[in-house]
Amino acid sequence: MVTWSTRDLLIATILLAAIVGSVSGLGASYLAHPTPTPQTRDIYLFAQDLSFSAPSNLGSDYIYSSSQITVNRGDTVTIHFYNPTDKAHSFTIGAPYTNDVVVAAQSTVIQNANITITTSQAGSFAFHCKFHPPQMTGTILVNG
Ligand SMILES: [Cu+2]
Repeated sequence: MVTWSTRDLLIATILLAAIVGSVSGLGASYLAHPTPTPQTRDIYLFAQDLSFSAPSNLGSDYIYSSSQITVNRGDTVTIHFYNPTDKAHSFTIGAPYTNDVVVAAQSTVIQNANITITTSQAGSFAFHCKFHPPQMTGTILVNG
């Protein structure tokens, strides 16, 4: 049989108060956390040549300059995609931000394209170059 002394009850009460207090405190700070004001963001993304001859099981030696782009839901994000390499690359992403934009290889000038998306849905969304799987990939992380 468990018997509770006054001291045990006092400790249990204090612990319970601390737990309830911290949970309600978390709730209050969560509620007080302001929703970020939607921003217009310019992101610069480059195709990069790693300048080695990729082994056949790797497919290529190209990557994106950023593997993660972090934004907030509601932002208008323009990705300025530049290709200073000698191969074409794409910025390809599925729903809900569907895009499939190819930027040609560098000729006399560096080719580029702008991709603008409005981030209406929070989550993690992978993008990739359709010419250079599997390692030419990245993620747009939409907080919200
Ligand atoms: Cu590529």
